[in-house]
Parts: sequence; C-alpha cells; structure tokens
Amino acid sequence: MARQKELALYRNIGIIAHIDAGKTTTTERVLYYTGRKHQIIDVHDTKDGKSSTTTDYLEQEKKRGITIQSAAVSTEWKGYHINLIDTPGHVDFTIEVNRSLRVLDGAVVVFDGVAGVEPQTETNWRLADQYNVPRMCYVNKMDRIGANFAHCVKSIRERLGANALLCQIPLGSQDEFVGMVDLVAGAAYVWQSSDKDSEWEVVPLDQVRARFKFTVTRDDEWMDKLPQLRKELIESALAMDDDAFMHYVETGEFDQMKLKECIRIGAVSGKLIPVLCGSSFKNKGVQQLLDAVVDYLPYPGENGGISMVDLDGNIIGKQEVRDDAPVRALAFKVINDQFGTLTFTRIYSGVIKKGDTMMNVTRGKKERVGRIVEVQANTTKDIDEVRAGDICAFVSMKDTETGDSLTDLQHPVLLERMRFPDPVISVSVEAKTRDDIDKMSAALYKMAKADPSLRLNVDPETGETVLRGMGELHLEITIDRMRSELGVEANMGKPKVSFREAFGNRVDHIYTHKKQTGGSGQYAEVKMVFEPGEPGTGVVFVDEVVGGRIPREFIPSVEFAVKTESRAGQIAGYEVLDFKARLIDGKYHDVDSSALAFEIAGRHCFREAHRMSKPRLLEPMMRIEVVTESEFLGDVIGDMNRRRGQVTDQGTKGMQAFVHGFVPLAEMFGYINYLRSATRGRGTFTMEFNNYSEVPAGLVDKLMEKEAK
Ligand SMILES: Nc1nc2c(ncn2[C@@H]2O[C@H](COP(=O)(O)OP(=O)(O)OP(=O)(O)O)[C@@H](O)[C@H]2O)c(=O)[nH]1
Ligand SMILES: [Mg+2]
Repeated sequence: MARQKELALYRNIGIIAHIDAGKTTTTERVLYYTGRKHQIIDVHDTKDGKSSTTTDYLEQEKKRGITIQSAAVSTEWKGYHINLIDTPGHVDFTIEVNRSLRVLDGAVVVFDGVAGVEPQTETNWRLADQYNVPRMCYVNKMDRIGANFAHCVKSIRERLGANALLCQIPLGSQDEFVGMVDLVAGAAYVWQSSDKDSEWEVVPLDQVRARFKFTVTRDDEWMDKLPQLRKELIESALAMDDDAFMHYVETGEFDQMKLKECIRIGAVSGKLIPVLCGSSFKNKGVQQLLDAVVDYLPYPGENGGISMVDLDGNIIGKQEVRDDAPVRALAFKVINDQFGTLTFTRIYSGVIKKGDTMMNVTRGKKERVGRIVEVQANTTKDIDEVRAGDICAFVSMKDTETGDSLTDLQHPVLLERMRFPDPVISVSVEAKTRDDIDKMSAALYKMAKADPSLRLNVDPETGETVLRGMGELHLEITIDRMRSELGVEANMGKPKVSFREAFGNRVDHIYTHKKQTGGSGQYAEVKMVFEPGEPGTGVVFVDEVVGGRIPREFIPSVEFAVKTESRAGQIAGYEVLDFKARLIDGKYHDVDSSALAFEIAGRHCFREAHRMSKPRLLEPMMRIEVVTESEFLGDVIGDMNRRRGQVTDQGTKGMQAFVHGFVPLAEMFGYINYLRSATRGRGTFTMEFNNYSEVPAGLVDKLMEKEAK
C-alpha cells in the first residue's frame, strides 16, 4: 500500500503545562471539534465515576480530577493527521512529560490566564528545550476572574526567556471575554455564546476599537494598541525572510501567505514562540489553536532526523524521516489494560506491517508485530501498516519496554535514549492479606515496568519490599492502581527520603582475596584508586592495568563488582553516586584465580575504600514555590528557615504573594498540613527535585536515626 497522507500533513503534538492549566479540557475540545467525539465531558463532571474525559479515564484520574498518565489520541483537522498527547501537570508524573517530549515534533504550552508561568510550566519548558521541541503558547482561562494577558505574556518573556510573538490579543477578560483579535489575519473573532457549538463572527480589525469597550482598564488599553501590535508582529515575522522584510520596509506591503510562512519558519526553528489565547472551558479559541498547530508547528522530520547512538550513547549518525529507509522506531509507553498490553511507539523511518518481525535492539530480542492500532477518542482502530512519522500502539508485544529501540532485522541500531528522572522518596509496601502476598510482587513488577520513574527493591535479608518514586502522590496512586487494575491490596509504610552516598576523599587501596579450602583455592588481588566525581558524572570504571598483571578476562568481573556494590554504600546502604574507580594493578595465580575470585576482591576493595574515604551522605534538595496571601508570607518564610530551607526570591503574583527557595526533602513530609493551618487554607505549594546536596556532618546521625524508625 502506498502512503496515504504525505508527511507534511502530519502533526505529532504534545500538550504540556503546570497542573490544572486546562490541558485535558483543551484536548477534550480538540476531539469534539475535530469530530472524534460527539459530546464534551468536563474534568469536574467525572467524579461520579460514570463518565470520563477521553484522556483522563483511570479511576484515580476521575476521582481526583487530575491527569496521571499521558494518553495519545489521533484525529484529523482540515486534512491533517494529528497525534495528540495530553500530559499530566503534577510534578510527580513528570516522566510522562519526559517520554512524550522525546517522541513529539511540537508542543502546545498551556497557561492559566490568571497565574501565567508556574513552576511546572518552567520545568516542562526546560524539558522541551532539552529535547529541542518547537512550541507555542496558549493562554487559556481568559474567562477567569483575575485573568491578565499582559501579566502572562510578561512572565512568558521574563521567566521562560521566550521570544513571544503575539499572534492574538484577547477581547476582554473574565465575564467580558468574548473572543480574540487575530493579528495575523487582521480580524477579530467574536463568539455569540459560550455554547460548544456557538459560531463566531469575523470583525475587521479597523472596526474593533469602535465596537468594543471593556470595563477593565487594561483590557481596554489593548484595543488602543492594536495597529501598533500588528505592525510589531509583521516586522518580527518578516524578519525571518530578508526579501520579504525589505519589501515591507520599502512599500509597507506584504503577502498574507508569506507572513504565515515566516511565522512558521520562526516557530519551527524555535526563534519565535507564537502566543495565542482563549478559554477552552467556554469554547472559545480551540479551532483557532488547531489552525495554528497546523500552520506553525513542524511535521515529522522537518527539523531533521533522529539520532542513532552506539552502546555508550555517543551519536553515530542521523536517520532521516523517510518511508524508504530501514525501520527506526522507539517504544515510549507501555500500558497494561483490559485489552492486553499496548506498546505506544513512534516510527521515525521505514514501514512496519502487520505480521512483520522487528528487532528490539535494546534487549537483543525479536518481536512479532501482531495487531497495530491507532487510539482514537474512546476506541482503537486496527491498521495494517504504519510509516515514518506515525505514532501507533502495538498490541501484545512481549519484551518491549519504555525507551526501547525497534528496527527491522537487517539494520539494527540503537536510537538516542530517553532520560528517566531519579526517584527521591521510598516506602515499604506490605500485602494486606495472605492471599495478596504472592500476587503483590508480580503486580508491583508490572507497575514498575510500565513506569520507569518507579523502582522496586526487595531486601534479600529482610524480605521487605521497597518502592521508590517521585513523590508521596506518585506512590499512593501506584498502590491504588495496583488495587483497582490488578486486584492486589497493599499497605504503604511511612514515606522515607531516598538518600544517596558519595566518596569523601580519594582513596588508594589494595585488597587481596585468598582462600585455601582443601583442593583448589581462590586468589585475586586488586589495586584500585577511587576518586569522587562531579555531580552527574555517574560511576566510571577505568581499566589501567598494564602488562597482563591481571588477565583480560577477569577485568569485567571487577567492574561488575564495583558497579553492583555501589548500589549500597557504607553509611547506610544508599546508592553511591558519581565516582571514578581506576583499576591500576593486581596479582593473580595461574591455578587459583577465577572470575569469581576477582569479583569478590572487587567488592571488598570497594567496601573498604568507601568506608575509608570519609563517605558523605547526600540528600535530595527540592525547589519549592509557595503561593499565599501576603499576610502569611512572613510565617511561611520563618518556617522554611526552620526546615533548613533557603529562600531565593519572593514577591507578588497578581493578588497573592510567592516565595521561591530550596528545602531538603527530609524536612518536608506533611508540609501540606502545616501550610493549610498556617494560611487558613489559602496557601498552595509545588515542589520538585533539584539536586543532591551534602547533609551537614552534625545531622547525619540524627537523620539516619529518624529514618530507621
Ligand atoms: N474558567 C475556566 N476554567 C477552566 C478552563 N479550562 C479548564 N478549566 C478548569 O480547570 C480545571 C483543570 O482543568 P484540566 O483540563 O483538568 O487541567 P489539566 O491541565 O489537564 O490538569 P492536570 O492534567 O491535572 O495537570 C478544571 O476544573 C477545568 O474545568 C477555562 O478555559 N476557563
Ligand atoms: Mg489533565
């Protein structure tokens, strides 16, 4: 079968934002206006458990009114094929944003028109920077009391450092919000009502000032500035094309198509960030947003191909997004539900047909392609083949996990890896009933497989099961989903901080493993140097043995020993981060040396060296934002200091005050209760992992004692 739709008619788009900005509400409108759904369900209508929005369908999402996992849906708009991923805003589920951005070509960043840039907007924006994803901004909730477009644009420019290109200006705000001026088209769109099927009237730009008068002064002032704003838009956009720009400067004329083309060049290259506005809830601006997605965000491959890497992650080449090339695909999400396993996959090049066999290069295993489906609103549609640029789900794949590279059998290669965030908090988990004991480990294993930001450990000595994750909510939801989806009930212990350890000083150490038991003995000697590394450098093993002082075949055993042993440091068994281990010399015996003997020597050498190095304990340091009424700010700051926190910034945000700072996670359990009582319920906070920082020497024992309880 030939290609049905050319690549230029594809858009793979993510919706990202801070919690509650209106991503799911917007997605729901998109599905309605693109004809995928015949009714709109609102997030707050779902708590009865009977209805759900398309993308928030988990019991936990409905109950809490928040998105927990990203969901991919496909739809059509004006002849374009759009794959859309609605992501969660809550920081505990940041893995979902991460993996979505990894496979998307463009993103719509949604803002709450009252709040402007919020902490997770910033985090997600930086993630999109890392993955090089072009984006545009949609200032939603213009109907809310306190909505302030100017404030939002200012925060987009200042806090995100974005070169915001104002393509739309709202017509009024709050209950006066009736539509928007489209500076590109040179016309305003005015809705008759907030009904989902309400039509909009097109008003020529030169009539707008005379026709609209708003009671909020700042809204009204925008109307005076329209001619100037349009001029600015045209100039900034045409600057992308020298000829068009010169022509405009000389004659004052420009071509409308050219203008859009220039905005597209700017947006696709990331030089310009188009800014739109609307109210998804009041059904204003969503169709225009879709038009802008099509007009300004890139099609697959428009920004270049996908990087291929060697086993160490070094880039070895780029694969163009083309059908007539080897298959290159990346699995980015695995869902287990009543239909079985769905493996969501982005295809970068080649064609995959039902019945094909692919290579999972990450795991070195073959995978047969049984069914291929496209997920639409509430159904899945079977398809026979997928091509370069597509996003689809494979049904019932056996071995493929998130982040795995899939290719054809003839041309295996790894694609650039996904980065997974590090879990900072842990809980012990205990099955509720005897019946559940056996089922629990299998169930938790399944949950952890689907969510790479979860880690599962079973202590071999005590048999205790420990689950690590991104935050209290993340772990709570995991346990609750295990109950509702897999029928296994468990109790969670008190959440604990996931500390880390590090080497204090450089240590040179020799360890000799010698054992004589009857017949053959064991003998291995290693001489190693351990040095603390810079944060983020990981565990580096260097083989510096010369002259065959240790036979080649035994060296991997030493490396293996150091790497596995570093998972439990000598202070209290936490993972040891960032160090370099150099194997510089050693001794062996022709008969008594073996891989096992060298492994044992490596393990002991690591342990003793770590102990001797004056090891340091590291704790997760969190970036926090608290927003509350100004009158409570003093108390909140005082409390933050008592929690060993450090304030970096404070100020006002609309009618409220905010404080930014860093606090150790160890001091933050139950913070929500403190904040509620200290601010009479009028304070909110968001907190996310920033870095690992050294625990002050005097506190190590106290913290470890607390943890042991
Ligand atoms: N007034 C107003 N409320 C809105 C608008 N859009 C969304 N909301 C409301 O804001 C709340 C959050 O909306 P969601 O769509 O769940 O937000 P989200 O960004 O998906 O949130 P998370 O997925 O949890 O991060 C809901 O109560 C919506 O009804 C809007 O345009 N105006
Ligand atoms: Mg949502």
